[in-house]
Amino acid sequence: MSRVLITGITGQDGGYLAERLLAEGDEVHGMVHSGDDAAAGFLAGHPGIALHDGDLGDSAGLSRVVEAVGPDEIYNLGGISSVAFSWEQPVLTAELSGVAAAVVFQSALQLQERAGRRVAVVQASSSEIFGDAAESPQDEETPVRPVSPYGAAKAYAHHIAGVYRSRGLHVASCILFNHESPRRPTTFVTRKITSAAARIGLTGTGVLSLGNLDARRDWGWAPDYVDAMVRAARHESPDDFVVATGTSHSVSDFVRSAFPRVGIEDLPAHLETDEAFVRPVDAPELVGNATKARREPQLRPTLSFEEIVDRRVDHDLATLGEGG
Ligand code: GDR
Repeated sequence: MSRVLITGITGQDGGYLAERLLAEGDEVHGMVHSGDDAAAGFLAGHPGIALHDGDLGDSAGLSRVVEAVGPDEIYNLGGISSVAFSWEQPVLTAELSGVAAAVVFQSALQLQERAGRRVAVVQASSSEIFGDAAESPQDEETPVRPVSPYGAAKAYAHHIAGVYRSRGLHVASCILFNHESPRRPTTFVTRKITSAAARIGLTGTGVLSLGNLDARRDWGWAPDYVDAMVRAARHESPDDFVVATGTSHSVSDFVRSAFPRVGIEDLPAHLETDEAFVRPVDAPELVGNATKARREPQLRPTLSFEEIVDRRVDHDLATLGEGG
């Protein structure tokens, strides 16, 4: 049994991770900030998890949580997760998604030295660090070249993970490409599309407004990515791992797969583009080469692109059908 601390426990990945570790008999602790409305509901739905007040922007408080919990493993999943939002709050993004990682690593190293036992850390890195990527697909050696405040913050965290690894901390940086589930909020494009498809499919009316339809992303299934992070934490040697499916689709491909699922074939009648959703800079294509993660922590994608789209649309249809 491991004692585990998760930052960002109320997010999509945090929830899947906590459920998985609890089911395996681990002792699960999560850090939540006092303004997190999701915390109370999360605790009610996940009895057995210990939540601790803390804020990624408060370095001293964050260190105290690490010290008080004394974990064997830390999963640093917290921070700003929306690339679009990072353009509105670049400094906050740098603090929560960048600098906070250094605090986590420093606190973990101090704990490791004090306790005289290994403290393993997983940094949830992101394909956004590759930005306007120098090559396609991207792997662990692809130059880091972010084009968004979010990508730049995650790039710092990724680099400082390497620095602490060289100081003897077991830090795995999992470079996660887009990963989806019904738990995604509609601020992300896949959920925006599937929830609109369900609504338009049920009512026969409505228009979906999107930004860049040509952006190509590598969309995987979130529980598979959580599995990869656990394997990376427990792998004998800490390293960088690209976690991806290896296949990219455009935003319009996603729309073209989702709408027919609800019987809508006339896409132009229900789709428009709106400049408000176009980002100042958007990476044209991010697609990962996960050969290394498949070989070592043994990542295996369990769902195809089509299965992911179908499951998501079906979930949103069922939710709307129940009056949700
Ligand atoms: P992303 O996810 O920025 O890749 O970050 P998102 O779903 O927001 O965007 C994916 C692509 O879709 C384009 N797009 C739109 N995006 C949104 N949100 N809304 C729209 O209306 C829209 N129209 C087109 C975007 O421009 C983009 O190209 C996710 C997050 O989970 C990050 O935390 C994570 O690190 C990366 O994936 C990998």
